[in-house]
Amino acid sequence: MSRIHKLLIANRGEIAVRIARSAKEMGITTVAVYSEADARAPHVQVADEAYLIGPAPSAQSYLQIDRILAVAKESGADAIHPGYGFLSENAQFAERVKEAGLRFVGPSAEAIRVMGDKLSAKQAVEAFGVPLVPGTAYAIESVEKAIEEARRIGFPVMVKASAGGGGKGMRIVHDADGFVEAFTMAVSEAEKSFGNGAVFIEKYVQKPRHIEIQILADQHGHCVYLHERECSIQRRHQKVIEEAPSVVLTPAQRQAMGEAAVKAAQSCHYEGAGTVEFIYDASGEFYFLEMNTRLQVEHPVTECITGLDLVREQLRIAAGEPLGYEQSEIPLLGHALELRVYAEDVKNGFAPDIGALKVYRRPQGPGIRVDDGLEEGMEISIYYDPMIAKLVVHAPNRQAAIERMLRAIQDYIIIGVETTLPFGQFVLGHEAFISGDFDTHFVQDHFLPELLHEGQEAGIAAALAQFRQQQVQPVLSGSVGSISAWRRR
Ligand code: MV4
Repeated sequence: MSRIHKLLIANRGEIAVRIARSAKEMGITTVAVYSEADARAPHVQVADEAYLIGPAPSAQSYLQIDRILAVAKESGADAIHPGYGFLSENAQFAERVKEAGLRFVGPSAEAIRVMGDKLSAKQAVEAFGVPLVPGTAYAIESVEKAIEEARRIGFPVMVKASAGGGGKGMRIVHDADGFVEAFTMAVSEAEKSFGNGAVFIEKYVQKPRHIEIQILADQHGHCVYLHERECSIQRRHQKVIEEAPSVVLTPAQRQAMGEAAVKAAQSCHYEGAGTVEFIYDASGEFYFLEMNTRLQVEHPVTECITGLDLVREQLRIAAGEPLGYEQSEIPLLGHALELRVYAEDVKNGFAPDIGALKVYRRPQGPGIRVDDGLEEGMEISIYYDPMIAKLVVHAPNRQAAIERMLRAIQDYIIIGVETTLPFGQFVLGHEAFISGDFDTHFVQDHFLPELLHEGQEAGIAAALAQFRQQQVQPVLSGSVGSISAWRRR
């Protein structure tokens, strides 16, 4: 066990600010790196020291391993936190950090490598008894073999690239007729995009929910799950709203999924904070999809319901400290929602909108948290992700959380760029969302730009009116032990 004294944060924006805050609370000095586009960015201002690492394009700055390691050396940092995106799931980076004699705040390069490839991930977790979607856990070599397997599994099936991710390299095949073409295309696409033509097939799960489990694992073989996040509300593989807990899981299912996630972590000797993704089908079965070996964008909803600071836990684990708590001691308190606020023009097909934040006022009050990395007057850059902020609310139960989020959206004033705030308001006021009866096709099934209300005030009023008209109480998921009274209040 050895203390971290100085932490280099190899990221930008809200997550770099988020990491710096926890480090500061722990008495750790922080080092920011920044591109020419970010010289005055909040993540530079909150850090104790900051170093320019290159021009705006991330390939020339935030992805430059050598420059980041040079800054670590020059500044005397003894650990690097990669945040999410950029180098966070780059096994080579994790390796280089260790070779330089620094702590990597995350799992081993080997764990990143195993989980970074869908087939090796499936093989690893299968051996530990984690449920997989019916299909093949090996690369299919020939079309003939593929058809044979597809017939065995039963159509519709999905052809997936082992190296794919975020929805890339996937194809649905409904019958044997379309199979040869789809399979051949999938292989050649995978070769072109990922330099790896390995594909496998799985039964296509028709109306799945995306539910993921947050885990924490220390260096001493102890691993716990911090319950689930429901991430089914997404658009083109981009999550829009996340919540914890999920409305559908019973306490028994939560435990089963949590224990499966812990096994997945153990299968690759995981260390740090990680997320195991499952698909949950209409009959209540769940299957492993993949493991994300980083801190995720949506981690705040888990922080709300457990009271844990995930970045602090990551830094404690990286310093070799034991977790210090048992599974039964992890709370599940109330309900949390996160809305990702993007600079996008919803009416124009969610096109990225750039420009200056002319007016920027955050909502405030009990149970409201805004994680952002911009200030009023700053430009939304074309170079990076168009996410402006994560608006997070926490309340005793789901209904109160929805009402709180609608109020927070109303109080959030962003002028200068179009944002997804009105879209969030649409989702929160929709009966399918309120009742909990939704899946990953929610946006496709229910959203049309014409359904957005003109003007924020009118929209909120309409959403609240619709909310209050709901006859059925929203489903409340099971709760844990003695805090259930608080949840039901
Ligand atoms: C699936 C699936 C249905 N059946 N696999 C999409 C991204 C990648 N992580 C896996 N994905 C899916 N895999 C089988 N066998 C449906 C999806 C899927 C999806 C998964 C999670 C969240 C959103 C999604 C949106 C469309 C499709």
